[in-house]
Amino acid sequence: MAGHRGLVGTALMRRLQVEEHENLLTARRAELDLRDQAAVNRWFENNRPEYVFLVAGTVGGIMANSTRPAEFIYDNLMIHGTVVHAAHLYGTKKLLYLGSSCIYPRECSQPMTENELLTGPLEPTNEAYAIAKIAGIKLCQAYRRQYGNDFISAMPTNLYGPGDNFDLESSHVLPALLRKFHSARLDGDKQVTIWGSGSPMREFLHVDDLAEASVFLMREYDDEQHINVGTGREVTIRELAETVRDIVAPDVELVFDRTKPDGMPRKLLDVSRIHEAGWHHKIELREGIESTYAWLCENFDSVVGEPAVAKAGVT
Ligand code: GFB
Repeated sequence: MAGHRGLVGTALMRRLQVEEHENLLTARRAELDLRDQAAVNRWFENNRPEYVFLVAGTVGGIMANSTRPAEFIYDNLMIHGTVVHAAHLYGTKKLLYLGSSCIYPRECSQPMTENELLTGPLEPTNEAYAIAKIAGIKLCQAYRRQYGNDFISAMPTNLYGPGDNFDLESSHVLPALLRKFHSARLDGDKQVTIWGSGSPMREFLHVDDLAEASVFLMREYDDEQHINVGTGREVTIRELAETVRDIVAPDVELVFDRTKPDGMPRKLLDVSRIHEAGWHHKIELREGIESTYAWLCENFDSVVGEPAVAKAGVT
């Protein structure tokens, strides 16, 4: 597995360990820089993985994407390229690459079907990341077409769950809200600031559902076209903030900071294809927020003590 220490990677490790798979291969960042083709080739030559989950990358929320576009495009382009190429060279039987719902155009019709890829301009706040993610899809398709490699791509919607990045500058919205409301509860604050207008709509998938979907797709899916993975349900950021507030600190008031970007107005995946294939999410949003909050409470000191760069770096 490439990326076993990130939000998705840790969930996949939990999921794969349930089946007691032997020979689960991982490499720590200190041991293997996934941006280095020669090092990645050596690792593949020595370990010869049969199945590869390519879930590594530099990730972050709207602010990290807007302020660090060079890291987001370079790290991700390189990681996708080196791992896909090495998987081809060293006889990997199957590779699953995970992209992101930000690959679709900003003005996309909603819900977004797989066919909307490359039909219009991207959302500027995450264009660099999205271009790298689109390149990952095209890499898998190109190696399939030219060499017959069984490389598949899945596009998950916004993810959340235990082990997320809770750093307020670089995180996604859900972990940021959990941390902000939890801090308000601890400190007795009366208000929490929400970025933007509160009107953008987002879809959220618990990372354990994504892990289940990844294993399902590795077993069942072998199409050239990428496939969406989500719940097919959306909420406004205001509704999301109210739900988190009700769970964590019911008396706190929401304040909207409109100097911060809203990003994409709506981002809802059409999940018809994966439903037809036989997979459906299990964890509903409120239940997922509650369990993630319980995890945060247990791990609060270690989570908030970690430097942002470690959680948002290359996994
Ligand atoms: O989760 P988020 O950072 O990413 O923000 P995107 C979602 C929405 O929540 C935006 C608002 O409208 C934010 O302005 N928001 C409100 C906040 N309060 C906060 C807060 O405290 N922190 C954060 N982070 N947001 C990312 C892309 O876009 O989604 C990536 O940048 C990737 O490329 C990822 O695709 C899944 O959904 O806007």
